[in-house]
Amino acid sequence: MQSNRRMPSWAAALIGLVSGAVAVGVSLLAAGLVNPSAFPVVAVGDSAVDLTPAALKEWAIRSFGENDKVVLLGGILVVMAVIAALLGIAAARDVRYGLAGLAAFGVVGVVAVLTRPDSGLADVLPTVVGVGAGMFALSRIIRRSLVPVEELGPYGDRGHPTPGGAVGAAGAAHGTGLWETAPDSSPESEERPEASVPPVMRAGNDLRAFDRRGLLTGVLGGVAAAGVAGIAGRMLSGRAEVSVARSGITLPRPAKPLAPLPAGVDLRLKGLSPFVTPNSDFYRVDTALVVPQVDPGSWTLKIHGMVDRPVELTFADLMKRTVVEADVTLCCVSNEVGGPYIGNARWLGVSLADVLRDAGVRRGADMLLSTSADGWTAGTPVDVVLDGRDALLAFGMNGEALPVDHGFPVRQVVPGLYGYVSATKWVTDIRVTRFDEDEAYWTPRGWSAKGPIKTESRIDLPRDGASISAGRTVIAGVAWAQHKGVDAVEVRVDRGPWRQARLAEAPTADTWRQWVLDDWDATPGGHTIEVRATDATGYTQTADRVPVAPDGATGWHTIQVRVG
Ligand SMILES: Nc1nc2c(c(=O)[nH]1)N[C@H]1C(S)=C(S)[C@@H](COP(=O)(O)O)O[C@H]1N2
Ligand SMILES: [Mo]
Repeated sequence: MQSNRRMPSWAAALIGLVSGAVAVGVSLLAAGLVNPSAFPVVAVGDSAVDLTPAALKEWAIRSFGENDKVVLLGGILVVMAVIAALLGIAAARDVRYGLAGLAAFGVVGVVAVLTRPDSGLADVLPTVVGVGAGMFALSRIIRRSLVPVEELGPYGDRGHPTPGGAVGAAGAAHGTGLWETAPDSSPESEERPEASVPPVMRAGNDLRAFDRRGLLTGVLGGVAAAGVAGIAGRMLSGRAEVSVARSGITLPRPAKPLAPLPAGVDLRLKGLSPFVTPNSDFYRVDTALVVPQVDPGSWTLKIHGMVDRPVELTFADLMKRTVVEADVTLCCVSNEVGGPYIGNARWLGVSLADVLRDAGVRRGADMLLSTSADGWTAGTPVDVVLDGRDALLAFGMNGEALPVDHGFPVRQVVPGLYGYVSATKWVTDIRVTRFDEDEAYWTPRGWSAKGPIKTESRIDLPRDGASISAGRTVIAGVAWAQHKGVDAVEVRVDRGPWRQARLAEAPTADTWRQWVLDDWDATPGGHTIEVRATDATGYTQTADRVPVAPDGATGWHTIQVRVG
């Protein structure tokens, strides 16, 4: 007879959960000490992101927007919790099943960690230490929750599990329910002399009975350990250090400071996107589950490949170069027509073209394969970067050091190209190569190798679906055609004639442009409003709707409003 059967399943599942929590907490602590991105849960999540079919990833971005990472991590944690509970149930039958299951978990974690780019052997430590701690907790709490039957009196070995996993006869006879007060005879598990356990019991074939008090103390101990380790781990994860380093940075002055933005760039309408997007409102798109924490003191950028003189720059080297300022509107290829993944900032950095000229780009090279600290890559056409536009290695954004979420300490910014082919955040490496020899992150996932930004426009005011009152109504929004420039914006209501909107100023062709039509006389009923822009090449936005993949959406932003 297998004694341990008497542990009810809920208790066994709880022990599994707590042991899993100990494993996660301790590995987080170890990752905090070794390397935050070696936290196995995140490594597994990152691998999941990379292995997810593009279609599913797009669906996730569409459905969850910028919360997609939270949803993914939450999903991973739920799956882990279910597995941990099942391992607990297995462990109650025989601890070795549970230990083997945890070990298998560890193997998955180690594989995920080691297959991350730039991982080292030391990065397996958090997984190994965490799984070890989880195993320890599991066997320990199981043992605490099962007392040898001879300590229970004459009925201790007669119990059988009751349906639904309630406490068996032995436990009931023992009288140590969790909520019972002062059972005089219950042995505290700490006081139980290990010596009283005959060796045969350690083999797992002894008669033991479920003890709620032992479960309670074991579970509380496990939860406390997991919590303390987890919190310490988070604090250690380098967030603090990098943000201190960031706030200690004094940005250099640009060689030729840009004039302050003229007042005419911003119509200052409530509900209309401001010309300069505040850093805190700037959209964020990347594959990083945990934002890379890159210390500017040890950051370097290597430029190599098809060059005459490979270059390696430190952050100090970069700050000593000629500093450039530029207003550039960044946009994501995944932005649906009318979508939010666009923002405009004043960037500070050095000319990427200058740095490339120092390295000496060889003939035949047509691609810059840039890599971030977390292994993501973008492929940017060399001719675009060298054509005189403000392609930057940027370290400043709207007057402050680059926010960590937006690529601290250094990112690329290339006017006119979607972010996925140009805007590498946390950039550490640029290989000069060829499109027919190399491929960037999103290319094998169904996105075009090259991604010039398509001319587009968006209605911000009124909001789609809004109920407004009749009478004179302002229609306003933004339009963009980076590096070409927006020449005209037209609006029409209920498929009537197109009317010219008034354009706000734009400092260069590299930014978006606000527009407004302020004399629409809204009559009661439902109305459809459409917008289209024409860029400086004379191209007017097509009405044809194409999806974001493979190279950016097209179509006119169309909204419906109700006039009451
Ligand atoms: N390291 C890294 N850089 C990245 C990405 C990424 O996934 N990883 N995504 C790119 C994409 S798709 C876009 S649209 C821009 C977004 O920049 P932002 O988050 O600062 O707005 O960053 C680009 N740079
Ligand atoms: Mo993007």
